[in-house]
Amino acid sequence: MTERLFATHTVRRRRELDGLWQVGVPGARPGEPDRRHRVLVPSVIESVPGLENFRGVARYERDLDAAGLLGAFEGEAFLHLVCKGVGHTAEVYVDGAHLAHHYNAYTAFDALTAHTPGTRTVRIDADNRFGPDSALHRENDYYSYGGLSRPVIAEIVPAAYIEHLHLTPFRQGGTWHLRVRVQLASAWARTGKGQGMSSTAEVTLVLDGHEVAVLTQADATGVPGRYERVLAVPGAQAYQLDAPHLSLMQALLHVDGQLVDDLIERFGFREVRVDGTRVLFNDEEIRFVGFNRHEDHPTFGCAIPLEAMAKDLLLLQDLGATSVRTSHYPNDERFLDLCDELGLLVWEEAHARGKEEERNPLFAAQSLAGLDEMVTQHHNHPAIFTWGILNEYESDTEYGRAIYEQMYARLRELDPSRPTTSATCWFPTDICLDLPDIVAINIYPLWYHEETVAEYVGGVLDFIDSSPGAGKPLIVSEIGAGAIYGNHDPRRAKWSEERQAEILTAQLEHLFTLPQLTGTYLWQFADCRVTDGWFAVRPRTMNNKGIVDEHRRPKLAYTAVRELFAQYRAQHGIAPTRAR
Ligand code: ADA
Repeated sequence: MTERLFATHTVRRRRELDGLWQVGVPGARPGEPDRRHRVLVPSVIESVPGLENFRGVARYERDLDAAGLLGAFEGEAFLHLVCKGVGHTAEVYVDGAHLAHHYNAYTAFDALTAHTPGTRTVRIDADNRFGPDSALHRENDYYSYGGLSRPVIAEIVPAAYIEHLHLTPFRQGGTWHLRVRVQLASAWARTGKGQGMSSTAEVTLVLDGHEVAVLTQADATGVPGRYERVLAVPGAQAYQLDAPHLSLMQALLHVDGQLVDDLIERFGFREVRVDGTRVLFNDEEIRFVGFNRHEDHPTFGCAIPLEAMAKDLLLLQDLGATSVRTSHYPNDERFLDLCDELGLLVWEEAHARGKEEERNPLFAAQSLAGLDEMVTQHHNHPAIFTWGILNEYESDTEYGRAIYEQMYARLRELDPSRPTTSATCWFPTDICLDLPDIVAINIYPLWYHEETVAEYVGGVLDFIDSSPGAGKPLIVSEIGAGAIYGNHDPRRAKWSEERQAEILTAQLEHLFTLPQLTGTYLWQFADCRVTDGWFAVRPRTMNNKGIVDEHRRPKLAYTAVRELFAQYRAQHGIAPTRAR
């Protein structure tokens, strides 16, 4: 198993904690002892027979041979655990000591403790219960799974180590430049053993095998442990969507002249910006067709293995999609890595979907924390062309607007290099269209609305034209209709495959006549599981608007959509990703 599609370190000692863990879940009835299972990590707890509907705390445990991990490492060592995703609230313990608490299944977090020789016991409690402590994971039109659903890694880090490395390419005077930001962390400070960082810390930067700079105290910023420098990179090979060239930057940390740590990040020399109603990728206007995709699979839940991710991408390419929206949360980095390699544009979205039944006072803080983590962790992916936030949240009330304002302000502070967006369905009541760089609309004519596609879309576009969203790029972030796989019906009733194909055809035929559209995402790629609360409007407690069902079996609409996507691409000169 691999946590990324490229090596992220050649110096730091680390090991993925994949394989079987001991998992304990409470007995079925009060007073019954815990049930024990041996469970592969990563996976979801719902994949264990009998636990398909589990909501509770699953206690994951395993031993770790710390001496083996340490190897020949010299100097003061710390054990660093990195969890790429735990559903949805995690408590991390090593040898019984509580080290970390984290909320949100879709972003990574870490835990740190002093290294001690011998065998260590790692325990991670994964809690997927809904309740007042959880504003984002709740009853929803997708499923919140439990467990260690993304990889877990154990590392040895020195007292000062590299926390992250952000690479932001831009062109100036016809030459590619790179803003390099290195964030160092102090294990002493984090574990309460002491303060600060050695002032002799230096970071050597190696771009595609060539040393390009050494960052020293002279590059220190006001932020503790942060170095920053802009490098000119004449002759850099650009990352183009039809030739997605990737570059590797290794940061090597020296303290007192000794090489102690490293981090490798992969990125592409490309720029994204908005120019009036157009989105430019390396100064060329982009247009795309694609799908919303949930991380969901009947066998794997949200813990989709690499092979199954790759299969989804093969299907997306077969359909002629050139973009994907990670509705409604940040995705597994391996999926993003694959998109980078394919030149498949990504709208990556911070976790949140829809209005709340009752406003949870934790909503803003939990959304903001997830946004911070997403942007910090996924900054370097060249395929991500926009950050999305707050799908269909309260952009029609002053209460909601205050949250949108806070989130947009934070997003622009964290990453001014990408345009921003939010998908809205509040027409004509949205009062937030001045905030995003790109206006995005979720529309379901002929499914939820009776009017013709032209009438319904016309009304929405009139509203946008009369709002502060006028003059901005426009994306249809969702359009679709439902069908239950195998349900054929001469009446062409709703939920039949025939009706879905008919509606999608009418929707796309109309949308593709609109010159102002930057892109269209169909809702959705595959049928996905929803929570029980949605049973009344979601037959099978599944969102059945997939173009393939949950097993990835194509519905009738598949061929029609593929054909329409091909026509659109031909009309706009967009190469299909699979031909690149
Ligand atoms: C919304 C929402 C999706 C899904 C969809 C639907 O627009 O953003 O998550 O719920 O509608 O199927 O109705």
